[in-house]
Amino acid sequence: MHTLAEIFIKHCIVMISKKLEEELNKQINAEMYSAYLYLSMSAYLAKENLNGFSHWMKLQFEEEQAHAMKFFQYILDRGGDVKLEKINQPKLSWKGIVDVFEDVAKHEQYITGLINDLVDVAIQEKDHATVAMLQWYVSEQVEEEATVSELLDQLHIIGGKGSGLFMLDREAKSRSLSLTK
Ligand code: OFO
Repeated sequence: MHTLAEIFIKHCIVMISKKLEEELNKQINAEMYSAYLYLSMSAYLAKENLNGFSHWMKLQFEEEQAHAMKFFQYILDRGGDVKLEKINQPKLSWKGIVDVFEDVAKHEQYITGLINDLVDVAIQEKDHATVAMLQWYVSEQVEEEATVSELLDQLHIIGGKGSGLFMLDREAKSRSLSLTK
């Protein structure tokens, strides 16, 4: 038995396959976990008196939530069901700023892998709309990985401490949010 809204959607748009719906829902969870991880890093960095980097991580948290919401809206736009799952607890503490950014770099590489896998599923399902939607994330990941790798290089150069760290923290404070990317 279908509701009127379901019948309307079914006849007006090409609905997403169950397989893709499931994978996109998993990605909402992965993006929300990313947000949570960066919020945890933000708290840790504030405790370390690195307020610029703490601010940087808070913006990262907001960006990740926006990434999750893009998937959320896309599933709905394609007549699918959003299924929110439990978000795992992130790590709470690190060995210092270099350790934090090494984790960010690893995490973003992991997310890039997930996005690439999603593209593979969309191609298998011959869902060209989803392939096109995912291109935004493919480019976003290239940008994120490049930004993090540059920051990590700079942190390695200054040895993660001293006046170099003071300067980098001040720079990190000037970051602003660009959710339209
Ligand atoms: Fe940090 O990336 Fe989302 O997608």
